[in-house]
Amino acid sequence: GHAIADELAFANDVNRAMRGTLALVLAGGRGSRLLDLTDKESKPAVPFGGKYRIVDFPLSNCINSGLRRICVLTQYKAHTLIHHIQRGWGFFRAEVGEFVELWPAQQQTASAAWYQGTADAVYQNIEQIRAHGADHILVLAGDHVYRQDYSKMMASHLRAHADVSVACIEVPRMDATAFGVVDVDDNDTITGFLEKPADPPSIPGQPDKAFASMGIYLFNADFLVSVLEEDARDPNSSRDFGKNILPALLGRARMVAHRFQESCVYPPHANDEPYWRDVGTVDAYWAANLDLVAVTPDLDLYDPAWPIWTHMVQRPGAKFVFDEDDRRGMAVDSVLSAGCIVSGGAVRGSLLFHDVRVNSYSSVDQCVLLPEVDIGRHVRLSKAVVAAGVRIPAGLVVGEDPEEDARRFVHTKGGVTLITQDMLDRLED
Ligand code: ADQ
Ligand code: ADP
Repeated sequence: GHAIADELAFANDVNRAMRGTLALVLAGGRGSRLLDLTDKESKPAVPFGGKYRIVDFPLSNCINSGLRRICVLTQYKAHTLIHHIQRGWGFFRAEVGEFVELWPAQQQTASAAWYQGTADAVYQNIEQIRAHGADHILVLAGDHVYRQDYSKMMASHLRAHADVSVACIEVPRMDATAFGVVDVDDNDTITGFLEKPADPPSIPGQPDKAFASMGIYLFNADFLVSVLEEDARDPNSSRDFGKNILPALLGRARMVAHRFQESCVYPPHANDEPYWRDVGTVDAYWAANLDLVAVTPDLDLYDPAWPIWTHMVQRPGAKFVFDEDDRRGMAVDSVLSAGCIVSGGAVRGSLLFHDVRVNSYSSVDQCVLLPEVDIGRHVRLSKAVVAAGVRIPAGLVVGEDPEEDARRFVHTKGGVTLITQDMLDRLED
C-alpha cells in the first residue's frame, strides 16, 4: 500500500518538475573536426540520417520526454539552423506555455562580446532565464545523436537531492580525450572532473574504459544562476561548463553523475549498448550514417514509440529507372530519401538524402550523399561523404587510389573521402 502510494507521489513530483523545466539547447559551436562539412553551417545544423539535422535529436528527446519549453542558443553561422527551427519546430502552443525560442548571441551583457564558452552562452541570457521562473534548467549539447528520456534523468536528480546532475557514459578510454572525464564515489557523487585529458583516467576495475560527460547538465535553477554569477566575476575563467564551472563545484555542491544507461531509450531489438554518438569527425559521421543501412541498426529511426521530429522537405517518392536497354537503376542495402532518382546507376550500402540523382553507368558504394548531390555518368564512388549540392562530373573515380583521393579531396585516417564543390572547382583550375 504505502510503497505504491510513495511511487505515485514521486512520479507526480517528476512530472511537475518536468513541467517546470526550461531546456537550453547549446547550438552555437562550429564542430571544426567535421572540416568542410561545417564551413557554412554549425554542427547542430549538419544533415544526418537522410532527413534530419543533428539538432533534431536533442529537440525530439525534449518533446518525447514531456519538455515543452525549449530555447536554442545559436552563434556560429546560424542561418540554416535558424531556418530549420523556424520551419520545423513551430508547432508549439504559446497559449499554454509551450515554445521553442531562438536565442542568438547578441552581445547582451556589459562585456559586449560574442558568447565565449558554453557557460557564457547561458550567462548572457540570465535575465530571460530568471524571467521564466523555471525550477530546473536542463542544459543540452545540440550536437549529438542519441535517444534519451530526460524525465528519467530528472527522477535520479530528485532522488539524489542533487544541485546538478551530469549525464555520463562509459566510453573506450582513449576516446575520452575528446570529453570531460568524471570520477565518482560509490553513490555516483562526482569527486573529480578533467576536461579533455591527454591521458584519461580509467574506471576502477575497467582499464579500457573511461566515464565521460555527455555535456548534458540538469541544474536546480537558483543554483545555476548563483554559480554563473560567481563565474562571471572571475577574470581568469574561460566561461565554459567543462573547463571552469564543473571543476570549480567539486567538493562544494551536490554534483551527481547520472548514468546514461538508466535513461537511454533502447531500440526494440534490445541491444544492450546505450547508443550515443558525437559524430564530431568525418569518420564518425560517415560510420553513424551508414550504420542506418545495416539490417538492424544501432539507432532505430523506425520506432514509433520515440519519433524523431524534423522539418521535412515536401518532395515526391524516390524513383528507380530500369529500362528495356537494361540500364539498371537500383539500390540495395541502402536508405534513399524523397525526391531521389536513380536512373541507370547502382547504389549499394549507401545513404542518400533528398533529391539526389544517380545517372547511367555509375556506381555508389558505402557513400553518404547529402541533399541535391548529382552523380554524373560513368562515376565510381566508394567510401565517400559528398556535401550538399555537389555535382560530381562524369567519369570521376573515388575510393580506389587513396593517394589520388588525398591529393584531390580530404581523405581521412579511416579511409573516407570528403568531397565538396570547392574542392572540385579547384581541380578544374
Ligand atoms: P565539447 O563538445 O568540446 O565538450 P563545446 O565545443 O563547448 O564542447 O560544445 C558543447 C555544445 O555547446 C555544442 O552543442 C556546441 O554546439 C555548443 N556551443 C559551443 N559553444 C557555444 C556558444 N558559444 N554558444 C552556444 N552554443 C555553443 C563538451 C564538454 C565536455 C563533454 C562534451 C560532450 O565540455 O566535458 O564531455 O561536451 O560532448
Ligand atoms: P541516362 O539518360 O539515364 O543517362 P543514358 O543516356 O546513359 O541514360 O543511356 C544511353 C544509352 O546507353 C542507352 O541506349 C542505353 O541503353 C545505353 N546503356 C546504358 N547503360 C548501359 C549498360 N550498362 N550497358 C550497355 N548499354 C548501356
